[in-house]
Amino acid sequence: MRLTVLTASVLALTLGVVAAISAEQQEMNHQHSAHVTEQTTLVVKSAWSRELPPSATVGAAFLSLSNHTDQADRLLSAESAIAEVTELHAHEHEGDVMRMVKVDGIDIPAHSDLTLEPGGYHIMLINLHKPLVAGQSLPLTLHFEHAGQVDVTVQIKSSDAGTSAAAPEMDHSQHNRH
Ligand SMILES: [Cu+2]
Repeated sequence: MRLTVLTASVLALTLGVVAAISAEQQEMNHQHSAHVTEQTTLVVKSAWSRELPPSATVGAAFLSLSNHTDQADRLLSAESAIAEVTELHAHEHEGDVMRMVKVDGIDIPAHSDLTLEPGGYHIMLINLHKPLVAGQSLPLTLHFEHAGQVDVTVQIKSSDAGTSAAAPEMDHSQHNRH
């Protein structure tokens, strides 16, 4: 009997949560349809950053973009409460040297995927207000030409979690000269 009551209350709780989520989604969908004419959307996934020593002042965020819409979109800018300045960066080869360059935007063609990853496009977090600690997360707001504002949570991974594809320490040292 006690078990039944417990089950019933758990079920009620679950249903309450589901109802809250679907109401929120409806609200979001409604807002979305107000300025996006396509039925499908641009999806941001797997946002991550790498842990850094507490003394580091510059970090980078990476993520995957999937444009399911019929029109090309463009990432115009980003901002985060954790950093004073947030820039969109690319890497370019200069002879044997790879260096970072600031870009005005990152294009995502219609019906295509684009991954921001070490050694490629990334979002530079400059003058960090807090250290990047593995296991924690940081907020990031993206601004797209068509999809508008998208808020994401960036998971901070440990540096030994297979995230060291490029040589970020070398890259980031260039920022310290500013
Ligand atoms: Cu950079």
